[in-house]
Amino acid sequence: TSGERVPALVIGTGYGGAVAALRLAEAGVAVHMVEMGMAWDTPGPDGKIFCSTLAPDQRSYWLRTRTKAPLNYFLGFPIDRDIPRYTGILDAEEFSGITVYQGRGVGGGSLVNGGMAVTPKRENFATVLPSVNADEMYATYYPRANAGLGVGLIDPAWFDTTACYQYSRVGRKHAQRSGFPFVFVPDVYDWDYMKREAAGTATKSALAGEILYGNNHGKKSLQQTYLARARATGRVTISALHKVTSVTPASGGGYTVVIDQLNTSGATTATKTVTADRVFFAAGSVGTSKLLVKLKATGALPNLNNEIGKGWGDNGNVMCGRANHLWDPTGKLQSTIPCSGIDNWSAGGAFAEVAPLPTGIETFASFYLSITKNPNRAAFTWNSATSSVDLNWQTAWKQPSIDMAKTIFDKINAKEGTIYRTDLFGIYKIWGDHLTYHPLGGAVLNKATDNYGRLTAYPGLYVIDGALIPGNTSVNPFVTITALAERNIDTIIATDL
Ligand code: FAE
Repeated sequence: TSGERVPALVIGTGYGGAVAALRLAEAGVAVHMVEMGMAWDTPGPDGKIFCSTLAPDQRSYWLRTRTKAPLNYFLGFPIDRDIPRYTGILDAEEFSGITVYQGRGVGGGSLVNGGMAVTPKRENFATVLPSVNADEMYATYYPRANAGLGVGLIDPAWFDTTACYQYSRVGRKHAQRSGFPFVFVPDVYDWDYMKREAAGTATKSALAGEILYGNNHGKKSLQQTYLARARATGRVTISALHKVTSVTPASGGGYTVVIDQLNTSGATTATKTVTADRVFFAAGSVGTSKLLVKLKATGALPNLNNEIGKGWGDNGNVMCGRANHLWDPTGKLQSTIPCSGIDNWSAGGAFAEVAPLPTGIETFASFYLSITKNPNRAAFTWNSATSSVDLNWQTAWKQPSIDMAKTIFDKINAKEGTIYRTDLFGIYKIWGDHLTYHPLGGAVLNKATDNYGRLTAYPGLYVIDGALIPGNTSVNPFVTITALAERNIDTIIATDL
């Protein structure tokens, strides 16, 4: 409620925010979390909380009148369709050179993502987070994050036989025939539940095309893990459909936080002001960066340093498909949860996940999301003419990612005598180079903040999400975001409270 005073306010309910809330609450601190998206705890008229990728409705997209599917063409035909404008779960946020996909709702990205829960190889960690002690991370914080998130691995024997991973087995065969290491990728999806889906004894989710717009079953999102534990302390409250617009020092100490309450059309129905002793920015790389850049430029937090907004990267995301021969069908039943990848990071700068194309028909296509060592970094800046935040990423900056992904797929195509699909991202377009699922950076650790996420010009203000990570994690990012948040909140609780 307006006028209230809270000891700790957390902006956003994704990985960073959920870790902060749980650990502060366990330390005895009352925490209020503010989330611009919906609560996603109530079924719609069809009895389901989330809609499927095969039949997207208003629940699918954040304030759009037409879907914007990451894979927007099939066999040359656009697959997007009109939907009512609504505070849906997936935001396809458009900047000039890139579309950044993000989750909106209580649970942040954990609601929409594929659950791939990958710890970077230790040898790559120094380039991921150069100022962080790797020994501590690998002895304490990565294990803590993996346990807290409920990470597990597919049963390799089941993998070898189940119809729903035929596409991954084709991916394995092609990788191995070209001499690339093939690896299983851990996930927070409940693998035993998926076995029951395949056996027909549980309601299907991964095997019913659910992903991107939420999973009604099986996936351990933050709602089931960190946030459930945070709420169980009795010290954490969450306001959904509330968006933070300003944070500024309060005259009597602490910070004045201005919050818009939204309706499901996205309109502001009330504006509230609360005072918080401490504020944790956990709005995600884009959300935190946009807030901090605006607050610095407009005079709300003028003393933030000049690193604010810088060091943003796309984790080198690039997608492509390959057309297989008729003797290599990938299966008409495909689990939406990827479970494997091709690791050519050290030799070629690319880690390619074998991704599903869950269309319900045989496509003879192999589809991949590559994470690459793209060196380009962009910056967020305040645009006073439009009163909004710009990002200067350029589409051409994806070329290094394409070159790195080609170190894998040119070789596989040559070996198999196959070609790239040209019908998935437009007409005659091979590379999905227009998007990222993995925004990282904008308030980089030990640059925009100190080495624990403190915004030192303003005691009591912290960054604790993907904005801290300088643009690349070498694998999917959320385990690293979670582990870094665990590390930082440990020190913050021990020394600042
Ligand atoms: P995030 O989870 O984005 O949470 C930020 C929250 O803050 C969101 O709920 C926002 O709605 C909210 N927010 C933003 N601005 C405001 C504001 N002004 N006021 C109030 N609330 C606000 O941040 N990563 C993996 O590791 N494995 C995967 O398999 C994977 N698949 C993905 C698939 C998709 C389609 C997408 C979009 C992402 C995927 N990711 C994956 C990325 C992962 O979800 C992402 O890195 C994390 O969610 C980022 O965590 P943060 O805590 O930084």
